Amino acid sequence: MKTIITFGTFDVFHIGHLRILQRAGQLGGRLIVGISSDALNMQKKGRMPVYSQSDRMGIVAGLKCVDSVFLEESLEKKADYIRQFNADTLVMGDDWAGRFDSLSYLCEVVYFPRTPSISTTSIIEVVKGY
Ligand code: C2G
Repeated sequence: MKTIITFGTFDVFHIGHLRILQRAGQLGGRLIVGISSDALNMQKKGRMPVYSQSDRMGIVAGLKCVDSVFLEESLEKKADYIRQFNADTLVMGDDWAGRFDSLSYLCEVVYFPRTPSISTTSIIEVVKGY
């Protein structure tokens, strides 16, 4: 069976997150999702996520299209995770286009278009305005 792997913070879970996971799931096989840890998010974005890593893992693990989740502790460990789960395909949104091409010696690397006009940052801005 084919194994698909993808990564993300999935904070303040929204339709863009759901669509990329559903599309990844439609590739067939099992879908494994690396959820960026709170500490990794702090490094990447300079702030703590709104939802804790355990809540973000719980939300994504509860989706019909997702088979299992794990904690992504470092952006540099993608090759290790791909090997650990024996992944055939790495899926990322096209905001990361080209960034993981160097892993194509390990597995197929595909980038899906982002869902337009929705992001965690824009939701936080809307909520702040209330
Ligand atoms: N996404 C999308 N459309 C949006 C917003 C996000 O398709 N409107 C996708 C992103 O491209 C990504 C996934 O949803 O593939 C998760 O998005 P984020 O939580 O923003 O992920 P990010 O913080 O970029 O973490 O190791 C890589 C990182 O962990 C990715």
